[in-house]
Amino acid sequence: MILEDISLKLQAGRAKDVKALVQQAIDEGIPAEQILDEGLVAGMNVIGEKFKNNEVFVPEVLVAARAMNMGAQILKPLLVAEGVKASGKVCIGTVQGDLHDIGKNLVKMMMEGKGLEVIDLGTDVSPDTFVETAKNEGCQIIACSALLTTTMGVMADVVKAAEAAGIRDKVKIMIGGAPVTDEYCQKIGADAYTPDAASAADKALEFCKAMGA
Ligand code: B1M
Repeated sequence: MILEDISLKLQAGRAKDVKALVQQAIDEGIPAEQILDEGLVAGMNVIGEKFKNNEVFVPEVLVAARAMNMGAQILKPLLVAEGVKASGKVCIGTVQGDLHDIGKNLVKMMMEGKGLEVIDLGTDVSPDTFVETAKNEGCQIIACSALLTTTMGVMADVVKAAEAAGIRDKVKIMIGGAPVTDEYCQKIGADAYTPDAASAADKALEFCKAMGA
């Protein structure tokens, strides 16, 4: 079945094959949403689970994500035409003072794999930038990544900035990165800590659904 082939080629990181198979599936008349859900997202979900269980590692995730992006690019105009709505909007960034972005990029990719629209603010992102973006773009979620013990404190400032801007009840603040813990999340009053990219994407989707996005 062609959708399973798409999933398998995506898991193997074969971007060109994925692209060709997605085009073939479109030509065969399979709806774009079905190609996305049962081909691309299904494959990315397998990779996400394997990554969580240490069965595959960063390089495999990155090539799979690249294959996913190539396939999704072909589907994008059709999905818009068919009226498929993104299931929620997230702004993500690595916090001010911190330039590590590999983990953040993985979280972004996994979230996109779940059908969420993700605004990538990059690295060294100030609390005000997170909050202004969430406010202006109508994001349900602010997602902050930090890899340094010296920068994770900025996450507390993001929570405070959201309170000061009057949007704390409209936005969920998710945090993660190697030095971050669930205990820290509770201490600063953020909404969720997740240890890896796959569980961050699961949690973000859960929040968006609960918020009726
Ligand atoms: Co830096 N670095 N680094 N570094 N670096 C660490 C983090 C460090 C632990 C190395 C060490 O000393 N053992 C250490 C931090 C010590 C500490 O604070 N406790 C460190 C240091 C000290 C520094 C510098 C200060 C070094 C210096 O200049 N003296 C400097 C700081 C620069 C800055 O940011 N201002 C620095 C610089 C760099 C490089 C530029 C060379 C490079 C970054 C390149 C890049 O990102 N583009 C780098 C790297 C690569 C690392 C290590 C080796 C690897 C980090 C990484 O990408 N891991 C790292 C040592 C290590 O971790 N073993 C280290 C892979 C990635 C997939 O994991 O980002 O943890 P991670 O993401 C995971 C989860 O954490 C989670 O999901 C991801 C995948 O499952 N996750 C989230 C991440 N964000 C999330 C958000 C979520 C949910 C989950 O919700 C929103």
